[in-house]
Amino acid sequence: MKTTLKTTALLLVILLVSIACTQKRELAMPSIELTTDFLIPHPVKVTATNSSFPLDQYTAITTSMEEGFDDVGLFLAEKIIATTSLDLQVNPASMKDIETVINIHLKSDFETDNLEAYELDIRENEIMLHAASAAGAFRGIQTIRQLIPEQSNDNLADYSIWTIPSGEITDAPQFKYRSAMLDVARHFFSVEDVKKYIDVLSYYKMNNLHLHLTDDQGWRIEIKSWPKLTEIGGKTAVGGDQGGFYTQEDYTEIVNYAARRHINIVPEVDMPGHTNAASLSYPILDGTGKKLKPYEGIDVGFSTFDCRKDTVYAFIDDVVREISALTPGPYFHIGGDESHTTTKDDFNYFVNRVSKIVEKHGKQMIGWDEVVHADVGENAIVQYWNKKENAQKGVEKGMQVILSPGQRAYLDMKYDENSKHGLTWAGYIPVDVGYNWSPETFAKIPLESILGIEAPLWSETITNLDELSYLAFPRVIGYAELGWSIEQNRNWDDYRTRLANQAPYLRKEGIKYYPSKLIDWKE
Ligand code: TNX
Repeated sequence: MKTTLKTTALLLVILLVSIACTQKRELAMPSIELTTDFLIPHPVKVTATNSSFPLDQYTAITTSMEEGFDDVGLFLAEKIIATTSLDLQVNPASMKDIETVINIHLKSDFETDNLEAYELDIRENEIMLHAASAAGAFRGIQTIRQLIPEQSNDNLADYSIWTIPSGEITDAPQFKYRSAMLDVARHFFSVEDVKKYIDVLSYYKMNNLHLHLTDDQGWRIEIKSWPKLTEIGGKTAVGGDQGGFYTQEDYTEIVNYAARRHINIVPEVDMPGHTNAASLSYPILDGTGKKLKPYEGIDVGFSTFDCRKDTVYAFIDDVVREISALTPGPYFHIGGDESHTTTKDDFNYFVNRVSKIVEKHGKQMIGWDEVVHADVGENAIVQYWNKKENAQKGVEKGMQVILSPGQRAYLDMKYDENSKHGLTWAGYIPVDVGYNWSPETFAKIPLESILGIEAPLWSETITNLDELSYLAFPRVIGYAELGWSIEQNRNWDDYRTRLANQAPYLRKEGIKYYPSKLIDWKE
């Protein structure tokens, strides 16, 4: 009797399993059209093939063995489990029970030499992601993430399936440098806040985050050879708010977190102006001769280092050395803006000497556009924020240019007169004004001299992640597109719809974006 029961139960199980399998095998994939509706930045080329790929519990991720690819696969799996609860295997030991695959592979014969290039071929049983490097693969999986629908289609089977529209995508960024800047000096932002910002920036394929680490109001990075910088200079912030600083371990944590997302950290130590916090910590650095006190206001241009003192350069050598040793990326930003109390001669002498220090420590120097007046070489990069003529002068000297024009790309400008946070010196920047311009032609810089674009977020008026999000989102998403997509693929009306579709993602991430009335935000 017992045996009969067991046999019946076994037969029943076999029957159920085979029904499930047949059902799975015969499942006709619904045809859905691959469009760009959910994609930001807009890819170079998208072709629909009008079927779909079923992302479900029978899907696995496989990757090639070149460095970094495996981790891109793991990262995708982490994101898929977070949005769908599907626990996909990455490079499984056995393909038993696996029916569909997301393949992530290196391709060496792209027509372009752009290392962030990738191609996606989405079919009914396979997604092929070919990339020129692990960074390209990482950009490609962001596209896959954006194509995963918010809800599964449970009508198809008795388990959850997320249907991804089939088709082909060919893509590569127009500019090599696509970045945001965060001022952690006027107000300090925690490691966790910075990580959150990095997460969302990487979803939109940005590849650099510039940290403005020092200013009159605060010094935010531990320098072991000059400990008072953070002991004294790290204490203050705008408005008497709480200061703070990153230990070298904290900074490394940020660098590593960003690196996993193929984002490079650009450290900035702003000098010779914007240095009140440094001089307050070590008065020997000061070049104003005035009585030093902590500064918690928002004026600029009153502080300067003593540009003719060797101790100042010994100090800078230590600072650049320590930070460079913690920074794997190629750049070091020396600031150089608004040094209104430094004489012209002193300023140029200073920038020349500091540029050699940066070079000595193996980094490429970036400076705000004022630095072009010094004797800087073609290896240096000019960041245009204020004067077109400075950017153009940089080009004449053979420098590459990062575009951050205040009137278009400043995330700290108010949206309009009702904005809760922000400044107005460069004008209001509503979402359309921030998007609707062409980095390609804006400053009459030849395309080959444009390294890329960066959107700075100065923090005089913001103190926490929600306030940061209010100013940065949604505008920073537009700058991600301006840096990646070619001009023919950019159009405000089309972008508006694609931006509206980002609302569910932003809400899920807990990002309190500014709900601009120019956008019909998706529920
Ligand atoms: C100008 S942009 C500055 C910053 C301020 C910002 C406020 C630049 C290189 N310097 O010191 O924070 O304006 O928008």
